[in-house]
Amino acid sequence: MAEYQNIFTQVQVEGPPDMGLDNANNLAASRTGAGGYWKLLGWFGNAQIGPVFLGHWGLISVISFSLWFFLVGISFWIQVDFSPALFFRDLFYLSLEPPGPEYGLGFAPLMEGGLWLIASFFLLISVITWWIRTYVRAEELGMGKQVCWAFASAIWLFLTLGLFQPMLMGTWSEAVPYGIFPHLDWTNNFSIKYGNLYYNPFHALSIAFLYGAALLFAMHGATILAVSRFGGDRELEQIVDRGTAAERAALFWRWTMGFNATMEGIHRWAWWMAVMVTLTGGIGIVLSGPVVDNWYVWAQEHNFAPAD
Ligand code: 07D
Repeated sequence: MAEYQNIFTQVQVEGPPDMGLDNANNLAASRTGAGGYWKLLGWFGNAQIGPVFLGHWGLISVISFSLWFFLVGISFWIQVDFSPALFFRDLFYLSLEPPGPEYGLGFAPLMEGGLWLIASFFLLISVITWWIRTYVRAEELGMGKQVCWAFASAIWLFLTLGLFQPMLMGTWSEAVPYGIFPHLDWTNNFSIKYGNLYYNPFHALSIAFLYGAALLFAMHGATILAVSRFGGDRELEQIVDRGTAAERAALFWRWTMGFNATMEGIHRWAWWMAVMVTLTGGIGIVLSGPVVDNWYVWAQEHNFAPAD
């Protein structure tokens, strides 16, 4: 008997590309491209690619992101004196750094951090307008705003790193540089500067949520795949009309670990688990410096690091 399989046997049906909704908001006018099909994409997700809804928020976001990218790139080229060989050799080491501490929160000469400030301004505009885009798209499609608020949580961490913590410390020099290895070095230095981030309880919480989110998603993905032969991949249908797939999935977890999520609840667990990663992380960052200058000493004072 032919049985439904879900690995590599998906039939890719091709009709005219689905253009989505057309309504009073004139959505069609802001869509770019006619849409097409790509078999490779179909192996991983939906085979259709495009059209994309650009709209004015999308346009502002793409332009400002490009300006940020261009400014970072041009500073790299200036640093290697426009030598392609040096550019590619040093690409992973090149960096656009924020101004030094002597400039505080003031402006700085272009090649001493000024460019970083201008580039950061455009990155900020780009991230904020992309968030507005997620909100407006959801609104016009009649959706809930779960994606926007989850993205807002990530933006919160991004803002604590590049804006809030530096402002609270009174200097842009605290902020993250734009470079591949340099931003990793910055991460390491930030940890050392504030007495080892492992002892920052919010960093610990953030890690627990990060690992938790990964584990939960793996468990959920695996469970749904495991019951897809009973229609379990039609998840939403199984929420309102619980079938044998939902029953088996629930029983599996109740029998192995004693309790189980519901078909709807698992998505709420996942949302919170992921959102808490960056929510707690951002708290950990704004506290580092403005409130606690050495997490190891702080941990000793609170009796969870050994006293010297
Ligand atoms: C960074 C913010 C949202 C991003 C947005 C995107 C663009 C531009 C550009 C594509 C990810 C906007 C930007 C669109 C993109 C292009 C071209 C989200 C971000 C909106 N840590 N650590 C965390 C672990 C250590 C340190 C989080 C583990 C050391 C610092 C996480 C370990 C040191 C910071 C985590 C470990 C250290 C963190 C990040 C182990 C030195 C943070 C969560 C096993 C290396 C951040 C409170 C996240 C944070 C953070 C994990 C070790 C330093 C849970 C597993 C001890 C300075 N660490 N870490 O989702 O929140 O990031 O800290 O050792 O700032 Mg850590």
